[in-house]
Amino acid sequence: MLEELRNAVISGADKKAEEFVRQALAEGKEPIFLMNEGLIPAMEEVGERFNHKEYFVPEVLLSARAMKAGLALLRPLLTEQKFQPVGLVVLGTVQGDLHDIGKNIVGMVLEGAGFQVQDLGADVPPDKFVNAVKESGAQILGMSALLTTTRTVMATVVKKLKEQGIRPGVRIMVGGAAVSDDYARKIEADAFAKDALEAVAKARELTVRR
Ligand code: B12
Repeated sequence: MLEELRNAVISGADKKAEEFVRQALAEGKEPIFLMNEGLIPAMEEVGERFNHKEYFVPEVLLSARAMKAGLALLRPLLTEQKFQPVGLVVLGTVQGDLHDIGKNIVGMVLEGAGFQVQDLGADVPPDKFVNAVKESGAQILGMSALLTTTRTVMATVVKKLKEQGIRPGVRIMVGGAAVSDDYARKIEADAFAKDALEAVAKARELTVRR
């Protein structure tokens, strides 16, 4: 079953991916298990193939579509809010960057862990992040960047938050393939997380430390 789900994503078969997720849920499989053991490893394999030039952008787009079809079924199950929100997170992928799969997963898992998430989408200009934080009073700002050419936008956002005096009131968490612990420190963000589960742990820590 998992193997079939992974293959559906890897081969970009969105209808099949949807069908396998539906079937697995009906058999009682946990949504988080299907995401962590099925969809994410499949997308990692797609990334490997892209790196080795076995896949090109069109194949990756098909896989991304299949991944999204599966995630769409898991989203309502992963984000059920049972309690008062733990905190508000403003989340988005930075300007110039259209990669949103990882950011969407982080959003879903944060929601599942009790956070309220305001998702600004992808290709988000610095001022939009700054205004959203200002207007919502969010405790955490989460930014995603997958391209080394776009991660610098994160530094711009930090700078603007400082200039406007908002920086002390918000904790900044960054992630995505172009970012690291070192980079987070360099731009004076408060935390880096390598995946969605670590993002939840760091978000909890940052909310407590405020
Ligand atoms: C899918 C994909 C695409 C898709 C995106 C579809 C979509 N809607 O997202 C498409 C085909 C559109 C695409 C386009 C491009 N891509 Co692309 N793409 C990828 C690929 C293969 C997988 C990314 C992915 O979804 N991974 C799966 C998810 C689950 O993982 P993730 O994103 O890393 O997210 C996890 C963590 O990073 C973390 N995380 C993510 N965000 C956040 C945020 C916060 C706050 C936190 C705490 C954590 C966190 O948690 C997530 C869940 O575990 C990567 C390869 C790779 N190794 O990453 C290349 C890659 C990112 N792309 C790359 C490139 C070059 C491009 C293009 C420029 C290609 C081109 N020539 O057109 C364009 C740029 C378009 C643009 N302006 O953004 C390069 C970037 C190189 C670099 N260092 O800059 C990569 C690394 C491939 C490579 N090795 O060359 N791409």
